[in-house]
Amino acid sequence: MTKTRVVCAHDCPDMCSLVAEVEDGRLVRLQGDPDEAYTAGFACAKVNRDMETVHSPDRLRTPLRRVGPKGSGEFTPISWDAALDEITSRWKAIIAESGPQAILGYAYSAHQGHMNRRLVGGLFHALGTSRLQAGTVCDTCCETAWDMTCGPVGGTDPEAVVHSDLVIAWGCDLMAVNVHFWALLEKVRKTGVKLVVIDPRRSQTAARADWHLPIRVGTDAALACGIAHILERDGLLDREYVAANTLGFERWSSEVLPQFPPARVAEITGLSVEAVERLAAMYGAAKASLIRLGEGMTRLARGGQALRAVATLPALTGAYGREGGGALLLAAGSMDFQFGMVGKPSGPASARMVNHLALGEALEEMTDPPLRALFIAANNPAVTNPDVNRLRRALASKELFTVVHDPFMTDTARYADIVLPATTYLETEDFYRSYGSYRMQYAPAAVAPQHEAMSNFHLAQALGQRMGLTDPVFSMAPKDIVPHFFKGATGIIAAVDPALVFEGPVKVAPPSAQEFRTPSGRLEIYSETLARQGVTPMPVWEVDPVEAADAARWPLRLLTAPGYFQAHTAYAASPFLRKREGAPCAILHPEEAAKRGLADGASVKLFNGRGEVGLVLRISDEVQPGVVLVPGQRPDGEAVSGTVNMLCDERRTDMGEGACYQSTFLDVAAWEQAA
Ligand SMILES: Nc1nc2c(c(=O)[nH]1)N[C@H]1C(S)=C(S)[C@@H](COP(=O)(O)OP(=O)(O)OC[C@H]3O[C@@H](n4cnc5c(=O)[nH]c(N)nc54)[C@H](O)[C@@H]3O)O[C@H]1N2
Ligand SMILES: Nc1nc2c(c(=O)[nH]1)N[C@H]1C(S)=C(S)[C@@H](COP(=O)(O)OP(=O)(O)OC[C@H]3O[C@@H](n4cnc5c(=O)[nH]c(N)nc54)[C@H](O)[C@@H]3O)O[C@H]1N2
Ligand code: SF4
Ligand SMILES: [Mo]
Repeated sequence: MTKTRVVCAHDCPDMCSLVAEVEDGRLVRLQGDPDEAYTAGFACAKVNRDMETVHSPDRLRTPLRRVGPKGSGEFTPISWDAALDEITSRWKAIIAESGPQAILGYAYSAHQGHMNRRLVGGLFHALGTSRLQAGTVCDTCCETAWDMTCGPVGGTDPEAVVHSDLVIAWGCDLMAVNVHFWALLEKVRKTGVKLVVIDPRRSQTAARADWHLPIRVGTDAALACGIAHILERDGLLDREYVAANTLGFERWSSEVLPQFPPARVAEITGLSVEAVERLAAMYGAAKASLIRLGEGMTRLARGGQALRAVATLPALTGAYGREGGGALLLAAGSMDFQFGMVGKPSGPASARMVNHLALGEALEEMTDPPLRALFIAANNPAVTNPDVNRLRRALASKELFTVVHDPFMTDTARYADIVLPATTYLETEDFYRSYGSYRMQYAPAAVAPQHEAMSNFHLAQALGQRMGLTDPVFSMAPKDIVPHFFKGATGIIAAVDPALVFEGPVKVAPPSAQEFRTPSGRLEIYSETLARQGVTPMPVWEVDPVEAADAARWPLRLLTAPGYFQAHTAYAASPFLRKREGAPCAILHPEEAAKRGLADGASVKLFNGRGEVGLVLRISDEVQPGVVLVPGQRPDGEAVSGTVNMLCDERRTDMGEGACYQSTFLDVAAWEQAA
């Protein structure tokens, strides 16, 4: 039996250090590395089962060529040489006829290692193809809103929570997505520190909080403006901090905050006036309050305003200036690694951009040249993108040459012309830096590639070489690339000796007072950058007219949240985890179920103008009336019928052009009526 120290590469803010135990070439056990303080010796319930994914009987074994209609999943095995020859000869012909921008590389975050994640993008960057505006399905809205407020810089170190005197999980289900922060927080709470959760549903985190405020979906900006209103009214502002570190407070205070007295805030948010007052008083009294910002509140039309409003609060009390105080959305911004060698090895300075969430639109509508070839890796957009009906229609086009690289035959891979078997992260080596904490580590592979699987990194190298690319990164060993990430790096990683990351996890820490990297060097309540883009420059809550029109037409709003035992479709291969998560479901408040005569456990259809999906109904007061909660995004085959994103459209958020899953309005009825 061998033990190898590795790193979890799943898309998760914790980035655990793990110990993999291997016997006769098989992974038998994965555990949290006891020698890394934040991981603290435990992996989450999902990754404890990653052996099932690595050694799943459903793994793709060889490259495949399509023999049936697109979407049918009928393929025949071919050799790697034949697959790579076919791909590169098709690409070369398309480039000769239509130019490189007729090709799109579409790779995302299922492997968080910086070589496996970035080199696929680097390949297409060097080829000068159309480029992916990646992450609009996920975090570009919240990230842009944060950047417009605080600048491209990380937030509070989660490990500094030991110095916090109040913690607010704002639209973040810590027990699902941030279990190691949760574990640390549990210890801190034993010392009397209170946890407040602001979330439309009683998540597992909310159920264990000292106080849960079940806010109405999409109204966080109003609550934050209301808190600011009360802090000012009651003399709870840290005026010195505000004067020295923020821009635009006076204007906000005279033009925006007067619109948010407690009574109006209560009306908008569905909370009581007492709750709004009490929250503001608590927040005003705390010195080192920490807000853990979730992405959930930003996955709707005015999501950027919500995040900006909430991220402004710690400046008002001066919490940003104190150890343990402030806010944490993401940490990555403060670790200035130089990833350009991998992500942008060569290629034109600019190229046509394709919004990640709007792949269907791009495939159907882009001209001059139209997209003729698509390469998808580490992403399952036929389930996880909004408006997947449109996307699938576009993927079914005979004109489009599609390659999908994945360990499994996903709903997306079914539409490919060529499917390539990918390794899982445990079969790869890579360099990791966390996006939710301040840590980094290099990890070797725990087991050899299964069957004929190839890693993202090696596939990108093989394709790059066949396409005639000569950038060094297409022939270098991963270990030799790592030191380049540190070359010219500034800030908190400048002092790190790259050799250390090969020995184990390395921890760095941001300065204890929040840095602001905005144009003004201050927290920008007023953002000139947004004003120039025609976006409301000060945080505010406003009615969104499109949402209002849809809400008048449909009685329910979609609430979406991460699954506890599934993350998107990344763990769909584990029978144990599928069972723990349960059948794909929709959750309705008892009143809404009663109105429709629906019983717990019944099959129901969720429908609106865009589509219809069949799920199992669960009735629970964990959600408020007026919403339907659909946890996770699950493959069609697991559900009664279809997948939730058939109901969502490709609309973009106010900032960062992100996905508006929660700006979806719909109704629920008995499934029989569908027939
Ligand atoms: N177990 C698990 N872990 C995961 C994932 C997963 O799917 N499952 N996904 C991974 C990925 S890719 C990402 S990007 C991160 C995602 O992490 P985040 O998106 O940050 O997830 P949460 O923070 O839990 O945010 C969702 C929470 O926001 C709440 N919410 C929804 N709308 C609103 C609103 O309008 N206001 C407020 N206040 N709250 C709202 C939801 O009820 C839910 O509890 O997690 C990663 N980790
Ligand atoms: N309704 C709704 N939709 C959402 C969200 C929501 O909150 N609500 N959340 C959104 C968010 S935050 C995100 S990040 C997206 C996630 O959407 P996706 O990126 O599509 O996430 P997954 O479904 O996990 O798909 C990852 C795929 O990568 C494969 N894979 C795993 N490891 C590797 C590898 O090393 N190499 C290769 N080539 N493939 C690999 C897996 O088998 C899987 O098929 O979904 C978004 N969709
Ligand atoms: S908590 Fe996150 S980083 Fe840690 S093992 Fe689980 S998925 Fe991986
Ligand atoms: Mo995400």
